Amino acid sequence: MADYQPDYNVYFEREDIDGALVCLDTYGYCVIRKMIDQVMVQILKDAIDEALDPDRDLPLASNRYHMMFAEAGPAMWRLTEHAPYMNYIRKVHRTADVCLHRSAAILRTPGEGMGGWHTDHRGHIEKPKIANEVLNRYPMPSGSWYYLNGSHPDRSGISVIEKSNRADWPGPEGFEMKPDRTGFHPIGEASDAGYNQMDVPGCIGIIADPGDLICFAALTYHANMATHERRYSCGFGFRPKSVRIDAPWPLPSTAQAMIDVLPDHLKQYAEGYTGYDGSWRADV
Ligand SMILES: O=C(O)CCC(=O)C(=O)O
Repeated sequence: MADYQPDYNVYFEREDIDGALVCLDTYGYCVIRKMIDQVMVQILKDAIDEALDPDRDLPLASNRYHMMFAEAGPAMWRLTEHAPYMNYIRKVHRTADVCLHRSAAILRTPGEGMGGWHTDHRGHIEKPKIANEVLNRYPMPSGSWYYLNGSHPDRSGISVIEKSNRADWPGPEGFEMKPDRTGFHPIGEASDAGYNQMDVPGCIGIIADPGDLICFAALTYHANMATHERRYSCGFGFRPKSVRIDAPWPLPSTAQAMIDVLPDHLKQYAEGYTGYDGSWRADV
């Protein structure tokens, strides 16, 4: 048994979404087994290669992100026609009336070290300054990700801190939270970068297979583990349409281009989609 493993169950079949959601709520994360098959895994990996490294020139020990991956082609949209996956989406949001919120793909190459511990959501932000703060203000699971190589502390993938999803989580023992709670550092060792080691109380290095869906809650602290292979991941986030977002940026042309070619039966998921403008900054 590898280190950093829980002594409780976090693995659920895709027929037991209710059980998975109890785990997500209790521990801040869960793994839903075999959500997609290996054909779909390969389709998504190929789409990530095409979107992020078409010339195969991504150097070792580096990464590329696509922050609007649903706009990059039809691959992710196939998930909206995948009944077990959409059943999870409907259950986690407690409604079938959902729209695309945001999407991303990340490609990493061998030699990259572990990322810094962070949370994507910090409660409601009254005056967001960047696009991530606009889109991550809502308490929806920020992570519903396919780690398409699987996830394992010895290879690559994602780690989380159990129970860090709780609003009253004090932070790991021996560490001090940053004032804005974006991360933490060992007591007395303040630094701008997030702490990036596994030796944090409560650290779980998630073990999952390709095709499993790894979910973590809005507040859950997480960090990518050191990468020892070409590593593919992608996530497709929805939100209830009742959560209306008046984006402070105009709908980007890439978002409009995606909407224009969506088949009619999928256009419902674009109602309320804001796109993502990474260059947007609030006026100060
Ligand atoms: O697994 C990764 O590459 C990083 C994921 C992450 O940190 C995030 O989604 O905020």
